[in-house]
Amino acid sequence: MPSKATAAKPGKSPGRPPADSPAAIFRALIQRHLVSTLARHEGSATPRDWWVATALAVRDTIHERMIATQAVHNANNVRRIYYFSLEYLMGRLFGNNLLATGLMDTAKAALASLGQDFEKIREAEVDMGLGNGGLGRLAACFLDSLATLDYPALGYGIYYEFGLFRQAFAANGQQVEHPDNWILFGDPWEVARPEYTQEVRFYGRIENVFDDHGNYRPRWVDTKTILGVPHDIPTAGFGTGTVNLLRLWASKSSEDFDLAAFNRGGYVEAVREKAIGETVSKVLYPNDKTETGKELRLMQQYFFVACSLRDIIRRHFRNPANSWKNFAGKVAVQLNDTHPAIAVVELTRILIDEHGFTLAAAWEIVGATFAYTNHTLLPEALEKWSVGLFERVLPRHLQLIYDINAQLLKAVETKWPGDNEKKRICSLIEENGHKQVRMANLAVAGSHAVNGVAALHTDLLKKNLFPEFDALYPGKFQNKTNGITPRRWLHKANPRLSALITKKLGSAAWVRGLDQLHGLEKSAGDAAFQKEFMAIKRANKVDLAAVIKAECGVDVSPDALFDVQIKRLHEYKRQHLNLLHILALYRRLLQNPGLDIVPRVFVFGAKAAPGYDLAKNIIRAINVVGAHINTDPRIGGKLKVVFLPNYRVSLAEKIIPAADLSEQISTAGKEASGTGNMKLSLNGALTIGTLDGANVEIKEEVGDENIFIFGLNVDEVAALWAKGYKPWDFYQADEELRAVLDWLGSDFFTPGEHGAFALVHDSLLSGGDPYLVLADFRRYCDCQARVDAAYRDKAKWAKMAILNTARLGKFSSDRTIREYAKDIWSLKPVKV
Ligand code: 26Q
Repeated sequence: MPSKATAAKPGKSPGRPPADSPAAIFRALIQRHLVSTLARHEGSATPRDWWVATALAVRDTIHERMIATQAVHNANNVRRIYYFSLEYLMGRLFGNNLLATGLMDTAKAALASLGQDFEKIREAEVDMGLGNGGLGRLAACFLDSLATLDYPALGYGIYYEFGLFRQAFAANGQQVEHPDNWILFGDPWEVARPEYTQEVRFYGRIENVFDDHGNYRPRWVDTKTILGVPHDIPTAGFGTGTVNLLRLWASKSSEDFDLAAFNRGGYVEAVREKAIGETVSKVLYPNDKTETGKELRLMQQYFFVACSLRDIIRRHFRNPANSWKNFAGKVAVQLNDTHPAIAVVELTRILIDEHGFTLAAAWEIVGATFAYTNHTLLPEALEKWSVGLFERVLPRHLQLIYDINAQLLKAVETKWPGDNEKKRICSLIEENGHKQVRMANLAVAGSHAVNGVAALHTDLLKKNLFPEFDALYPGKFQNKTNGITPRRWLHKANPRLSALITKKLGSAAWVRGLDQLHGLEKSAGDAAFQKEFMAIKRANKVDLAAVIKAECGVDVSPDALFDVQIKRLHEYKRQHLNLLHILALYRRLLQNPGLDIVPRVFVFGAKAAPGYDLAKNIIRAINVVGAHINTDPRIGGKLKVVFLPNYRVSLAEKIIPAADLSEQISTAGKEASGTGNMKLSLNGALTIGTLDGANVEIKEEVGDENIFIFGLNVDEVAALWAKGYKPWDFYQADEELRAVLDWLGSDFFTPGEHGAFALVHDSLLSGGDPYLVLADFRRYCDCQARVDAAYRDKAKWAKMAILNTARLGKFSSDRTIREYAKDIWSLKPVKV
């Protein structure tokens, strides 16, 4: 324990806690880290210094638990799940770790006694934004549930030096991207583990060698080597001793790189070449659909997979009781989409080339080890790599892919003799024009289970994307509807509502058992409870209004309906449908200033991939139209439109508790699941949405009368395309739609600049409107009118909102993880 000598001067600290209280001990710990670790005098410490010192104080507890957890897991040689993901959107870890360890109140008291503002300190933490969107955040929620439910688990990924770009808006409303140098000043949560550094080889060529028995024993030679250095981030379970690890690999140049360069050019050249090794983990690709053919992306995928598998194998064989025989019995690997699917080939290669297995024997172990989660049906998002690129970067892996493919096509021949069409479809190699490796087919073939992420998505996966594989491997495909962690998305993000729920249910056990929220249902009609519930919503809206004022300079009223659309910017998510509705309301108000509508604040948050011009054009249009509406005195402040810059996890935590209405308006069949829909509904926002992804299941849970569903369903979408969709028909037939589209296409909002929004405008008309925005416009507006009417009835709205919270228990990621553990991983919890 730190000595009294490090304590602050008496008199300086208000309300100093009794000397042996937890708060006093924690306070001394903070002070010790400030001095010993940060070399900082209290008087000159910045909020960031206080944040680091407090984080290190919490970390002391977390490290003790982590060591204990790993000791128990190792001693019992437990089966573990290894989650392979190119993305982890962890956000901030401070509040989460304080709540997980039960140190939140202690830390608050300690910091208060040091005269520090807790909120200011927590804001000093930069989000760990090592992901694009839903898939990356799902990985983070899963880590939380795995630890909370005491499952032995390890997340593997890449230690990107630059996470997802920081977003700003130029004066003309256009998105501009800035690098996210999150690690610049260091990260108190991480521990580097250089002793577990791995080597990874790329490039080179294959020497065809035969052993004494005439067996083909190819040698992969003339390779370039880079190093992977693991950085561990502890992931602490809530209210339990389990602390698992997120192990992220940073790439470094290896010695042999330097040597060659030294011999050729000398010192400076050698150092310059060293940089190449470090590029591999430099930056997260900011696309949430395939970026075609980028060599560096393929290198990232192989780099982290190769490091992770070697690490798993090293740990497995550390225990003398283990062998290859029980490898798949101890190791379960989940592939988060196809991004890490090359792992299937890498393990095959290790088994054959380094341990003398036959392909058939290796493939048994591989199939028993891996499982694959699909997150998208969009054909343009299915990963394919050109055979030429593969051959250059990973020549031995390409050979093995052909060997695996021969086996696969044999199985197809057995199932459908003589059917070449089936072989063409199932093949790992696509052969039209230039040859490409199909990573999804590889992942399906190499896994014992393939899952979709919502019931509808899994149906479509089986029916539309993989019908042949579903027939070839009966039972392999299954559904695991996504979930979200209630710790971050309710308990931490919405402390007011969390406290009310705990008071009402008489215990905080719901935080680890979200189904208990059903207990709120009986109070949904209770006027006093409604009042408390809606007072909390209003307080959260007051808080968000302050954020909006600070970020956008716009005044918004907490009495208006907060209508929220927060997610990546994509045509299929249809932020432009929302915009057309805003334009329609604005126009109606201009034509009839006395029109009685519920005042609304439209809140957007979204990043567009830097190369996705149409998405960026939609952002600009919302910004420009918004600025116009926000400053038009004629509409009496009835409409406000704000686009909060730099949408990220920590910002989501501020928006979600304040939302009244949740926009989930994707074209039916396009959103695999969605998880923002769950977060918003859990926090008492009502959903306006299509029958897409998990919206379908949210509707089943909350009941038809507590959700606003509109638009074409999957079958109607298919029928419309089959019949031939002509956006012009809808344009001609709907006077208001025509007016708002013409308006958007004019230079009304950008005087002197013609065609500012031509990309959006034209995509909807001459571009054929690929996401059926015009087809759904009228029914969307009608549905929004039903929302308007419902909001006027305060008691009715409150009841609907409460029932959303009360009935969302299914969407806890605890439920999702238990299903994976039972149906896919055969994994049992281990108490520490
Ligand atoms: C692939 C190759 C090259 C570069 C980038 C990518 C790439 C990166 C990220 C492709 C896709 C992604 C992310 C996809 C994603 O977030 N999908 C979402 O996953 C959620 C969790 O299952 C679902 O809820 C969403 O519906 C789905 O869109």
